[in-house]
Amino acid sequence: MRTAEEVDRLTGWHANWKGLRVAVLGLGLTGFSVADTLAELGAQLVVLASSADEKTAMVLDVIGVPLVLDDLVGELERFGAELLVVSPGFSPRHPLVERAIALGIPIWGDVELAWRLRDKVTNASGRPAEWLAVTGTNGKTTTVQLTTAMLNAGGQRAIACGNVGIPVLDAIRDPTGFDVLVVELSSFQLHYLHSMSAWSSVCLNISDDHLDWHGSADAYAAAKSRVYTNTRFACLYNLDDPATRDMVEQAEVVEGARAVGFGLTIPGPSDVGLVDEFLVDRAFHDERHRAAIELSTLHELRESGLGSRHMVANVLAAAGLARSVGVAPADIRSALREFRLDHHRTETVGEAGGILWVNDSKATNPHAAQAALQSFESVVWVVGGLLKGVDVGELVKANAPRLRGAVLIGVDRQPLLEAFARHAPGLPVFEVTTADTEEVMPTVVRLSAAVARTGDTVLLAPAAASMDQFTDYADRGSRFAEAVRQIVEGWPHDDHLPPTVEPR
Ligand code: UMA
Repeated sequence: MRTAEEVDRLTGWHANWKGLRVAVLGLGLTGFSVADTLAELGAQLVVLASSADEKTAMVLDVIGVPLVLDDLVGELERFGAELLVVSPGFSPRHPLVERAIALGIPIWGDVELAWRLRDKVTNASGRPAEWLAVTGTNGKTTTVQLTTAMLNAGGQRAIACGNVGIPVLDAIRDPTGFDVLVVELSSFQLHYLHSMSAWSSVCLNISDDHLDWHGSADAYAAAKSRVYTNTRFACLYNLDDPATRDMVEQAEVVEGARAVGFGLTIPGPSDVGLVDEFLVDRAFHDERHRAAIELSTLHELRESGLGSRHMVANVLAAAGLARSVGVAPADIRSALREFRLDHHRTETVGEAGGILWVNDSKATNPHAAQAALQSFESVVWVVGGLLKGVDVGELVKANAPRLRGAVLIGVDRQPLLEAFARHAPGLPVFEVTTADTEEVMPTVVRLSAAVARTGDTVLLAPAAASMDQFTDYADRGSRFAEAVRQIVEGWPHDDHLPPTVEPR
């Protein structure tokens, strides 16, 4: 039996992983990538999962890794695990994780394992890829995609991985190797990450989210701040979000690492920012005390659909990360010209009778919903789902003046009803009560169409997770877009269907 200290010393693809007894918790994308990697390294494995997709379970069987679906806690002890690798969905208060803590078993996330194994493949310079680490409550995925596009435009081989959907272990095992991994890290992944030492790192912004998983706002913020720990070159923080600067100030970084601000104001000598219409770098060049280098313009960003305030902030953060690994301003500019946002992010999905229909299903928390809401003047707001223990009162209060009406979906409607009654009395508020997933979005669209007027935007920005009624946020957004396409498009404006539910 290896001790926790011996396990902690295991770093490098060629370290002695053979025979290490590892329990892998969860069999989603993460769990499979962990089991597959450690099987290749000769570890003794068991995968513990409360459910498993049939195809994944079959492949696991083919690679010779046992799967246990019952009495997971008992199995952890019977198996005699020397290490537990946890999928990000499992909170530290899950009984199995609590048991492992009590038994003194080291607990890693998949990203911790990937960091330790990152030397499997080296690039043309004979080195493992550098890591750029990105977290924040909102904008992470867009920022890693922007950064990756900038690096690729500059001729570096880069990949966006992590929470964005490609497990980091898959990226480090890619046989061709990368110059840079642009790693999106959720607060869950950061909680189980201990030894990463990124080249540069950023926390884009922070506001309450995932409080049910972390247990408190402080625990959530503590997890997010880990992104900066051991950073070697630059810690980027948001000039408009002082909490991110505080995190950098308190972070233990490698000697010589710099703090670099980004924001929508004139930049100081160690910042990336805006001078009138121009996005400029005053951080990553020798003349920064006297001059700024132009990276792009607001006009160009608007042309690429990146013109809203929060998007410009994401672009500046991405440009800072890219500059920190030497990407030239001209390459950043050309990447921005080519870039287009993913679906479900303030995506226009219909326009009829002077009413715009916008899908921002990716707004899974109040902060993201706020960013979307403030982009429009008069809004019929489609909101609700799983609120994850987060308070929505402030969001409703702040946006009441711009609302034409609200349509509530999802299981957690009660706190929303109370918030609207309190902060927006008199506003037409509709509740979608159907439990039939097929019916949710058609009902939403009919109700919204009944209340919207010319010049309004019907905005799906739920401020909540989707899993109560949909597979994920993409499913929720696609169903909304499809209902808009079927029901709204082609309607004359004054030919609305009557609402099927009376406003409350
Ligand atoms: N499971 C349980 N009980 C639990 C938690 C999970 O039984 O308490 C099960 C799940 O049903 C699943 C398996 O365990 O069968 C593993 O699930 P997982 O939730 O850990 O997810 P993965 O498939 O491994 O995907 C994870 C990330 N998911 C989460 O963090 C919840 C993916 O982020 C990520 O893309 C993937 O790893 C690759 O790194 C998704 C996400 O929703 C997009 N992230 C959250 C967000 O962005 O807000 C944090």
